[in-house]
Amino acid sequence: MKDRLSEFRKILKKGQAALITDELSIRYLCGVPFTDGLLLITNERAFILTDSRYIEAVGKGAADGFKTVLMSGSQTELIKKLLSGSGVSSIGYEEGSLSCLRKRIYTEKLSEYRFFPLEDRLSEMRSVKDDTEKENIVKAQRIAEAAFDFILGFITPEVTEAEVALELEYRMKKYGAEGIAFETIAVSGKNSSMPHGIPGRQKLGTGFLTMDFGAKYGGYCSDMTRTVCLGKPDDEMKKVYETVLKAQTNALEHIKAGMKCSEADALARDIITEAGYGKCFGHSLGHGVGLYIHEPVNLSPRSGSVLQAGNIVTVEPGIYLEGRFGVRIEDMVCVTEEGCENLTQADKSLIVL
Ligand SMILES: [Mn+2]
Repeated sequence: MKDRLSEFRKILKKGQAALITDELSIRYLCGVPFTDGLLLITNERAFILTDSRYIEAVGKGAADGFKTVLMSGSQTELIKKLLSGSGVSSIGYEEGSLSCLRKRIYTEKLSEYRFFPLEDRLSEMRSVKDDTEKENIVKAQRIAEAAFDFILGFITPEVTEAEVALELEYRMKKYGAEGIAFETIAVSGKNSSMPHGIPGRQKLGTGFLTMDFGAKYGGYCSDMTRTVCLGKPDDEMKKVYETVLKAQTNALEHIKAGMKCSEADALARDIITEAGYGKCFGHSLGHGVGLYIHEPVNLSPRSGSVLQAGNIVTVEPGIYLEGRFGVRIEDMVCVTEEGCENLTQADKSLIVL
């Protein structure tokens, strides 16, 4: 594992410290999951502040360079004590996740320090996955695929969307997931035109069924979507499915490091637009996946970011015809210098049940 603490410290100037408060940023930097606490990092020292519930686990599992400190009494007084004599005059905070309330408490109680928002160094670091992170994501993906294999034998016109979603979640946990990566989506028939519709209690009947789901393993998420058809698809349904698949295949064949995220999006979007469905693909082509299900980088037409080797992103074009039906196909890939490695193994030819 690369030394994340040293890498992170590159953004700290002389006299600066960082207060890391986001749960998953904390986990990423110090290596231990816990819910209450924070990291205080200076150029010379790094502290994990946590309470008695986590102190033992944190003490045993913390990455090199961190000192664990028991948090009891006033948190801000403890921060002052730890920083006294350190020469620190300003403290960086995570602008995207620190609540207004906590920011106010910190600035009032630690008024001798200047507070500034940290550069988005952590997101950028986190967007490039190391081998351990990739292994966890692949493991989570294999678990989701095993659940998908099972669900194909479970689906009938008589079961409901909610039952499909529940069974997928049960199977993922049974096959080794520590949790689900996000609320499972199972939308059928007319509901399938809503990309993130909520599974309902009505029976599936015939038509498309889109399932978007992911498992969590070692703290890391997976994300996949498959659309299957109950009963025979008509010509337009076939055309829409083939267009989405062609768009996705083109993106998978050409995505590589150095490419702008907006260019990656266009690889799929242009094909959908040429087929006459440009207005029916409202969301971005994909997003980064890691400790969070959605994290940078964003494969959007408006993104100025450039893909780097080690980014793990989804490639998930869709076409949604309001009030009629929708299709989305989603794989996860790891970007490389030469192209991308598809981490998803589930079949993508149209499955008719
Ligand atoms: Mn996704």
